[in-house]
Amino acid sequence: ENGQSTSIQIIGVPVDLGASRRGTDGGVSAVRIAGLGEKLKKLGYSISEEVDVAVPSKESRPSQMQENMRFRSEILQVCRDLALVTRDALSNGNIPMVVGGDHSLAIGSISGIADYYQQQNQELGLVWFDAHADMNIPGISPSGNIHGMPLSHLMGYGDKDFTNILSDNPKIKPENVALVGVRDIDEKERELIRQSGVKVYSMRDIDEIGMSRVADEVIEIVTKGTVGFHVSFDVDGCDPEVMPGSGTLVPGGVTYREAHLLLEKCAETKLMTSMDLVELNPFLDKGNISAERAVSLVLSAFGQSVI
Ligand code: Z70
Ligand code: MN
Ligand code: MN
Ligand code: MN
Repeated sequence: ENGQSTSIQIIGVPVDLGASRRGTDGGVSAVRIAGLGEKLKKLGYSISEEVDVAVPSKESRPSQMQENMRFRSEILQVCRDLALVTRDALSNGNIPMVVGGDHSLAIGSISGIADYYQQQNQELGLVWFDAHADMNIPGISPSGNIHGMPLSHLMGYGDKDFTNILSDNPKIKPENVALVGVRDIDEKERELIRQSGVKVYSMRDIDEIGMSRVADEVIEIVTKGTVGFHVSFDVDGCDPEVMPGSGTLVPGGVTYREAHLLLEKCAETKLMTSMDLVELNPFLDKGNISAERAVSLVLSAFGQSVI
C-alpha cells in the first residue's frame, strides 16, 4: 500500500538536451495549455503549487560530448535537481506528475521516487511505455543521446554518476519493470535488454494477445513484491497518427484506445505512485492535438472513466 494521495504536484522539466531534435522543452507549456491542472482538479484531485526544474538552453552551452553522452553534465544536474523535487513531493503527500521534456529526465524523476520508497525498504515497480527501450548505455549508444539511456541507468547499468543519484545503488530491479509498445531497438541495446531479463511487450505481443491481456500481465509484474508502480509515458509509444507531435515517429504504434485501456487498468489498481509524460514536441504537432490527447491519457491514469 502506498497510501495513494488525492493531491498531485505537477513538475515541469523543459529539457531537450537529451534528444537530437529541438523542441521537447516546449512540451511543458503545451501540456499546461491543454489544461492538465484544471482537468485533474475536475477529477477531484487537489493540485499543489506547480514547480519547474531549471534547465539551461542549448544555446547557452557548448554542445560537447562527454564519454558518448551529449550534454552529460547539464542533464546530470537536471536529474539531480529533479530527484530532490520528486522525493520531496512524496514526502509532502503529493503524487509527482512530471511533465517533460525529453525522456532523459526520467533518470531524475524515478530516482527520487524510488529512493523515497527504498528508504522505507520498499521497491518501486515501473511501467515503461515507449516505442524505444531506452536501454542504451554510453559504451553502446549509437547516438550519444541520453534520452535513449534512462531505463538502463535506473537499473544500475552505465555511467555511475547517473546510476547513483541520491544513493549508491540501483533504483529499480529489472524483475519489477515492464516495457510496453516497443518496436525500435538498437543492436547492442537488444543484448543488454536480454542480459537484464527485463520484460518487453512489443507491438507483436499487443497484436497477438491484445492490450487487455498485456496490461494485466504488466500490472502483475510491476506490483508483485513492490509498493506500487511509476508509469513513464513516452508519447512516441503511441502511433504517429495519434501523436504527431513527437520528435521520433515510429510507425506501427499503440492506438489511442489501447493506450487508454492500459492506463485505465493501471488506475484501477490504485497502486500508481507517480507518472512522467515525456517527448511531446509542440513544434511538430498539428495544433496542440498531441498534448490534448496526452492529457486525456493522463486523466485515465488518474482514474477518469467513461461511466
Ligand atoms: C535510439 C538512441 C530514442 C526517442 C529514445 C533512439 C532513442 N535508441 N529516441 N526516444 N525518441 O539514440 O539511443
Ligand atoms: Mn523514451
Ligand atoms: Mn521513445
Ligand atoms: Mn516484482
